Amino acid sequence: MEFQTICIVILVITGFAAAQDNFTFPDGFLLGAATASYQIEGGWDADGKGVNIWDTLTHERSYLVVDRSNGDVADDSYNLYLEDVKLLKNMGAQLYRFSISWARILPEGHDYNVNEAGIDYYNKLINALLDNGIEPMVTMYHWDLPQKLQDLGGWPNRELAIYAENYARILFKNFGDRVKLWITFNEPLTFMDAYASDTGMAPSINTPGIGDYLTAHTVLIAHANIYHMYEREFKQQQQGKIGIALNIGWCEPISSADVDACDRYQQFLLGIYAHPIFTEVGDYPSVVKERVDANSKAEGFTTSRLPKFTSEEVNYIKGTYDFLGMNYYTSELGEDGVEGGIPSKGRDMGTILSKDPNWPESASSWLRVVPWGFRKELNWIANAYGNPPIYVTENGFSDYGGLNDTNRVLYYTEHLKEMLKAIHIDGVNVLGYTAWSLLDNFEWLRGYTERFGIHEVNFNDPSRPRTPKESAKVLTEIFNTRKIPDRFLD
Ligand code: GBH
Repeated sequence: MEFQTICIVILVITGFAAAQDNFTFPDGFLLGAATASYQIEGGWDADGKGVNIWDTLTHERSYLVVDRSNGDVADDSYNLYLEDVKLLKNMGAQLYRFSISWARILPEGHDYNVNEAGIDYYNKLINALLDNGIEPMVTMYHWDLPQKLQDLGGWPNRELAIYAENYARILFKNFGDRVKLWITFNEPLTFMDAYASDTGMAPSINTPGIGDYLTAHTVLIAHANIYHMYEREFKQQQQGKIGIALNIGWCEPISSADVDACDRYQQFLLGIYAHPIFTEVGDYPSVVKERVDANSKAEGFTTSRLPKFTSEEVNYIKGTYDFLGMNYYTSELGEDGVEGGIPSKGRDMGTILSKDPNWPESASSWLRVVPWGFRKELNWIANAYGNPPIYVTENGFSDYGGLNDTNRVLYYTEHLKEMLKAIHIDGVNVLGYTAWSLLDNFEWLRGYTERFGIHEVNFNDPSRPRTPKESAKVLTEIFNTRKIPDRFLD
């Protein structure tokens, strides 16, 4: 061979090897799957559990759920949790993200009455995970508020920041010796909207542009209360880490005139939570304060619909994190423009969102497949917040069911590739990833019609058998080889 040819061959081989390294998970990177209590547990009134807002919504306003179903039994994980652990073990998962049902621990929401059967249940689950070498990552709140706290007004009532702290203390006391990764809240952006419409999620209350901001305010104080209480009372001994799981997509401006509109999307939907916690200045983003204040005034409100933090509160909330949990599913096209009711968060934001018709569909109207948006959004977060440690706490795809879930396989391989580029090429600090979801489950207002599981669950069979889909098999291969298989690299 000529010298030049040899050089080219060497370049191609080393280039290919480097490209392959880029599709390998870093040492110590944790891979696994995620679920949430109301979506899988069932046992809605078992062994002293109290009623929560999803029990109430599905029982009393079942017309809000597309198939009028509920989580009374769901995947029956309250009884079948050992099956779930076995599925994780079989996959080679290192991390399991699950949530704790507040009303199963504190039936009335308050800490004067602790339900020991609830404590036992999560102890058994946590111990089974650890016995199988799987690290628990525990979400304290994934939307199932005790009904008794909703009766006091729910999240718009600022006292809930104290009640949430008292609930968290019970969790640290009982589980903190073994649980080292804690998430205070899952997707406050989503459950603030539960106070912005009476056709939305539980509690489904129609106070748009007001109750949603009050919810954000309480949640931020609650998060900081929990973080500081852990530091004071538990951290030295337990050495755990605390974060919050925020959902966000990428916003692609339709034209250069829409760049600001997409920046507002980031600030209104992510920054409203991330700016107070993850920046050095703290507080709500200035664009959020300015626009809500101005709209409130124009609408005739004497007081802004956006509550204000005192400077003490700003400092108290700032820096209350060990990591950022990111839930990424999809992206949007963004355009400058005002839509939505008066008042509303959407109108305050002033960004019109749409989907590119070329983006592949899923079973969920809101979810189009945009893997490159994942890498862009990871970079946006790293740039805005000083490259914090990130766990991708949710990422997944919906279909109508079936074991041969080719589109879900592609969704996972393409998104994992984009995440690995963000890690290896862009230097984003991602430490772990949990796929949504370990199981087909109760998909909130979509009932059992949209399936996100990597394991199929037969909801017609009382024993709720679980079967690995093709996606579970491919993820098993990825979890074990710790790289994207060559056949998915182009
Ligand atoms: C996550 O939310 C949740 O954390 C998880 O519990 C859920 O199962 C999973 O996603 C899949 O949905 O019905 O058109 O009004 C993702 C963010 C916010 C997406 C609310 C759906 C409602 C859209 N979700 N949104 S619509």
